[in-house]
Amino acid sequence: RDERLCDGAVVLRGFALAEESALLQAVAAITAQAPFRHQLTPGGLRMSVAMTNAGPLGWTSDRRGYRYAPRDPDSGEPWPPLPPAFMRLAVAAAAHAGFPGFVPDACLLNRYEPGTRLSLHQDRDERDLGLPIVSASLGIPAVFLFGGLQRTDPVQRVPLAHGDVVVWGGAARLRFHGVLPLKPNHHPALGECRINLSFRRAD
Ligand code: MD5
Ligand code: FE
Repeated sequence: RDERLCDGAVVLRGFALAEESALLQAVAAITAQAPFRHQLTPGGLRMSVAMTNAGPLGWTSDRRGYRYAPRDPDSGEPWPPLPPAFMRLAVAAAAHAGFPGFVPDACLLNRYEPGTRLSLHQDRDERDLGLPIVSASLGIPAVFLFGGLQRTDPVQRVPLAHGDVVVWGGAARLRFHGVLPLKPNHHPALGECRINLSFRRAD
């Protein structure tokens, strides 16, 4: 079931399905408290991906830049806690991929609708870039773009479906990556929507 993309990156097909109902229930509870919202980039553009967070820290973006913050800027309240099913999934996937002891302190939830894309970027706002990011895909499928260490390097296209988990660590951690615009589709549990959970150690 493990598909190695490169040194440090492994796709675990269907790994999240064991916790499917608990994960979906937890997403509903988190988004009731901290709804999905479209943030602004530092350049003032509205992101097409809608985001929210769970855990002690949450990733935010506005005209002042990108940062991890302990409170939801929309409500002034702390982000909802990491649900036990989120923690179990992230810890188990990381350990399976060779990162025992990984404990996330942030989960970024990304919501994509048909037409939504995520431009090529690197994730480098976390304190220790030696720690992995665990990502879980739910809902309609997407094509993930997995590039190299330079923006102009060639990209692999990796299809990701409901329940797939990817662990991005080691040499993969700083690769450029993105998501192609989603095609119109329907998922029985989530409707016309993909939700990606990315588990991070921010601090
Ligand atoms: C997504 N989200 O599908 C992805 C999943 C983000 C983001 O990219 O920043 O919100 S996380 C994919 C990821 C993380 C870290 C490194 C690499 C991929 N990589 O080396 O390709 O919504
Ligand atoms: Fe990213």
